[in-house]
Amino acid sequence: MAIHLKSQSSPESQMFPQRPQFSAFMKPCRFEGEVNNLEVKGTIPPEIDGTFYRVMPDPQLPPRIEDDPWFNGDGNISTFRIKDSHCHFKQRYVRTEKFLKERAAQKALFGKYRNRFTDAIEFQIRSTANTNVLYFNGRLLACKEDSPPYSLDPDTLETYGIEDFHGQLPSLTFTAHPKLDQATGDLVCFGYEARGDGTPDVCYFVVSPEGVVKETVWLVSPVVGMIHDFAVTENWVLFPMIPLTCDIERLKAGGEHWQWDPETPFYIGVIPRHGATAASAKWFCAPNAFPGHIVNAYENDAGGIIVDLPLTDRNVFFWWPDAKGHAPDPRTIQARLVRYTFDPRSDTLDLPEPEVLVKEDCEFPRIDDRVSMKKHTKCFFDKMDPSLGTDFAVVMANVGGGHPLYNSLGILDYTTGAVATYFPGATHMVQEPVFISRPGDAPEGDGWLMVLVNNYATMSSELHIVDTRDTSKAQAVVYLPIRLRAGLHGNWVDAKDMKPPKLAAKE
Ligand code: V55
Ligand code: FE
Repeated sequence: MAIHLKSQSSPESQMFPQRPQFSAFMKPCRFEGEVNNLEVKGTIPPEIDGTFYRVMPDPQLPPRIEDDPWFNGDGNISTFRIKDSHCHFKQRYVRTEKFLKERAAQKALFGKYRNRFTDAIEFQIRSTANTNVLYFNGRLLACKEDSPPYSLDPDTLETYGIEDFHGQLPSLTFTAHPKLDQATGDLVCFGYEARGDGTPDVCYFVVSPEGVVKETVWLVSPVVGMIHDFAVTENWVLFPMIPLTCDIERLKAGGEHWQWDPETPFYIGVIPRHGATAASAKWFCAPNAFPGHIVNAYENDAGGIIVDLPLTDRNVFFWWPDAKGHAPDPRTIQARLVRYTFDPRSDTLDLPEPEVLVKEDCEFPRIDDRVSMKKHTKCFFDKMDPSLGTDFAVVMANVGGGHPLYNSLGILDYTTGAVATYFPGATHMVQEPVFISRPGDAPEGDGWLMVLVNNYATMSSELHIVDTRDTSKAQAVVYLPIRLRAGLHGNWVDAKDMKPPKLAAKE
């Protein structure tokens, strides 16, 4: 299989390829710096004091691969510091090994997504650090699921280097979706392909609040599939696997890391949270489907597991087709929010049919993190509802491509089943929201949603702040003078929760 190098431009070109994922709103942003006192319409609630961190894949240089996917860009971290109703913006790339070596060479050296056999030089760590940024033990962790995290200064965004947890990181890889246990402060983690590219090994481990690895369990998965997000309850850990599979021989031949496999079921691996061994793993199965991001999971009174997630009946990552080269038309890809309820002690490994919670196309679910791993009664998410009045002519002319589109936020209230909608405007699409709880002992879900919004009329970005008690309008709209392309994940960190590292961390 030939490596697909640039066709429209030479490998030395200083132009990005003329492809949707590098065009219009998706043209790489590449800005580093700060803009203080952004323009604000309305009033940012004065009670809000903290920082919103988010990351986007944002290639600093034209890629070696003409059709390089959105997911392979360099991690560029945006921060919005909110205090006294003012908003200050800062953005800086993670100084990954890839970023530094390519900056020095003034050209791309990195090959295909998760295929080291296509690189121009050898890299020790292939992380792009482009998928999630979270605050842990006084540091920011910039994560990509194929590598260890990078550690950054939460204030200056200076990159300290690879975070290996005092040399104890047991796995070669680290998920972009670790879960913080609110009661203990433990960071519950895993890596897959944990012994290297194409290995079926999954490594479950727990990092203490001081950054020390407490517990490690090695498992073997039934196929080498993508385990992007996972779920944790009080007593169980769940590994939902996307039926995209990896084959090391394909990698060696210069092929794609992932291939969609319509014959592979949707597996959920389950282990006890404490005291598990490789032998305690059970791989539950459902018919082939694409599991999206986890809302949350918890246990019911009967000891059953409840897990909520968006589920799609086809390959959401359409840029990685099946063995025959088939992929769905992106316009036909729609997730529904579903709930699986099952007994983890059951000997029957077939999962029951899930209950449908939301029929509209939705993704990027979030909860009030204070109820993480316990029963949640609210869920916040991105959704696409074409009836809300989006001006699709303006949006589609300027969107570029290679990423999904959501025109509104939803809030599902599980007690009534009702979904409240926030619609940011006719020429706007939303990125992933974060929830900020009202200060004090506010009830679950009482506070604000903060969401980065793409405005395709102005071709610039906006931050919308919406009170969860009234989603009919934004409390405040913050205007950026620049365009931030589609990102993945981010988190809100309250100023009161920012503390120096507990054990001397890497400087
Ligand atoms: C995802 C994103 C990634 C990735 C694997 O959203 C999965 C899912 C931005 O990179 O490498
Ligand atoms: Fe994700």
